[in-house]
Amino acid sequence: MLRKRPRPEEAAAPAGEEVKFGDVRLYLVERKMGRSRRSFLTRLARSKGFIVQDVLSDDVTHVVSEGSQASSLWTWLKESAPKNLPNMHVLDISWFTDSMRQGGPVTVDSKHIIKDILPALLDDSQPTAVVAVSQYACQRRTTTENNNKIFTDAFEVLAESYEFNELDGRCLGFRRAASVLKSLPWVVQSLDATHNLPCLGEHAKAVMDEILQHGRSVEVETVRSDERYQTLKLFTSVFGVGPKTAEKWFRRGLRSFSSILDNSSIRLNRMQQNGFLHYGDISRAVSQAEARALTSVIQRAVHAITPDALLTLTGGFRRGKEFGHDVDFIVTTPELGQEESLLRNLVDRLTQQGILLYCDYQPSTFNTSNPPGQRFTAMDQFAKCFLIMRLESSHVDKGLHKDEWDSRGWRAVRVDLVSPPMDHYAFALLGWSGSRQFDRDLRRFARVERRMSLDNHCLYDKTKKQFLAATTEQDIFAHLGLEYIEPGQRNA
Ligand code: DCT
Ligand code: MG
Repeated sequence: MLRKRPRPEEAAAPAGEEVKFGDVRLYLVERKMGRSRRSFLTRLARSKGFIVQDVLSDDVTHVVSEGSQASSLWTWLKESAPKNLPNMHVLDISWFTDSMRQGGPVTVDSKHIIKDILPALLDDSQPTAVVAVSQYACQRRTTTENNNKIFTDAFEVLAESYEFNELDGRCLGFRRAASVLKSLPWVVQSLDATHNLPCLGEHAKAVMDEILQHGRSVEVETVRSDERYQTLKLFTSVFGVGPKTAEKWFRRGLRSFSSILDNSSIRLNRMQQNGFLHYGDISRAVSQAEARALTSVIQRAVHAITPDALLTLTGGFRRGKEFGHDVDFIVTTPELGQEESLLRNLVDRLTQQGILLYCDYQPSTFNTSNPPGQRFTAMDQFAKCFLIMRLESSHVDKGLHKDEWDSRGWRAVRVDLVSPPMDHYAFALLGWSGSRQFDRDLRRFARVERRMSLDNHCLYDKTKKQFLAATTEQDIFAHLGLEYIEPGQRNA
C-alpha cells in the first residue's frame, strides 16, 4: 500500500493521521448531506487513511454526494468549474460506505454512479464519454449490437496485422480499444466524444479521426491490401493452420490454397487435411438455427448414454450472437470422475451415428494440485474434443437462411466440446462463454485489483492463500466483488 505524507498545502488529512491511499482524493459535497454529517464522514474517512479535501480543487479524484439530484449536482459542479471535472469520479454515497467497510477505496462500478447522472453529463448534441466507462471489459455491459462497427472493424485489421507480426502489446492495445467502443450505447461522431474513454491511445484516436473525416483510414486500407496480410489471413482461415505455419508457407512463396495442395513437399497433418477438405462449409458462418439443431442432436446422444448428464451451449451462441464460426458445448455429469468417460462415450456414439467427420480428442491433464495458470492463452486442461460434424438440413429450422443450403442436404460444422468435473463446471462455463476479451479482462481484473488468479479451472486468492469454490457464475463474480454480467452482455 502506498504510504505518502500529504503535501503541506493540502491540509486534507490533519496532522497525526496516516495517509494510506495517496492516489485517492475525496471531496464530500455538503449540499443535501448537511454540515455535521459531512464533518463526521470526513473524520471517519481520514481515520481510515483517506485524504479528504475541504475544497473542490483539480486534485480531487472522487466527488461523493448524498441525496443530490443528478441534474442540480451536475450544474453545481460545472459552476464550481474544476478543470479536471471530466476525469473525476462523481459518486453516490454507496461508494463511500463500501470503501469505509472495506477499509480502502473499492473499485468504482456502475452501482456507485449517481442514478441519472449519465443524461446529466451528456451534452445536448453529441454524447461525451463519462468516467463511468471502466478500463475492464468485465465492468462494462456489451451486447451484440455494435454501434461503432466502422471503427472496430478498422481496429481489428490493425490488431490482426500486429498479431501476424508478433507485436502482442500493440495487438492487445487495439483489441482493448475496439472492445471499449463496442460497449458504447451511442455512435461516436466526433473525437471530442471519446475524451474520457479508457484504452484509446494516440494511434487509435488518429485512426478514428481519419475515419470521421474521410470515411476511411489510409493505414488500414494499406494493411488490407498488403499481400502478406492477405495471404496470412487466407491461410489461417483453414482449420488447423496457425500464424506460424501460415508464415512458413508465405516465406516459401506460397500464395494460394492450390499452391499448397499441389506442392508434394508439404505434409499436412490430419487436422489441416480435414480443414481443406471441408473448407467451403466450415469457413461459412453457423447460424443460430443450425446451432439449435446441433444442440438437439448432441443432447439426444448424451441422454442416450447418461440420462442425468448436463449439456450446455456456450461460446458466442450463449452470448446471443446470431452467427458463429463454430458451436461450443460443455458436458458434465453429477458424479465426479465420470465426465471423461462421458465425453469418450459421446464421441463413440456420434461416430456410430455416422455424423462425425473429424475428431481430435484430448484427454484431461487436469490435476487439482496445479496452481491456476496466469496466462489466458494457456489451453485449459479438461478433457475436450474438436470436431467436424455432419448436420442434416432436414434437422434445421431453416427460416431465413434457406438458400444457403445446397442440394447435398447436409453441411459440415465445427463443434468444440469440453468436459470439466462438476465441481469446476462454473469456472469452465464462465471461461468458455467468452468473449475472449471479456475473459482476458476478468483475469486481469482478478490479478491487478484483487490479487487473485482466475482461469477456466478455478479462482485462487493470493492474499488468503486459498482456492475459492463456486457452483455458479454468480459466485465467481461475487468472489471478485464484481456486479454480475449476463452472458448477453459479455460481447466485449
Ligand atoms: N476459450 C477458452 N480457451 C481456449 C479457447 C477459447 O477459454 N483455448 C473460450 C473463449 C471463448 C470461448 O471459449 C469460445 O471460443 P470461440 O469459439 O473461439 O469464440 P466465440 O466467442 O464462440 O466466437 P465464434 O462465434 O466465432 O465461435
Ligand atoms: Mg464459438
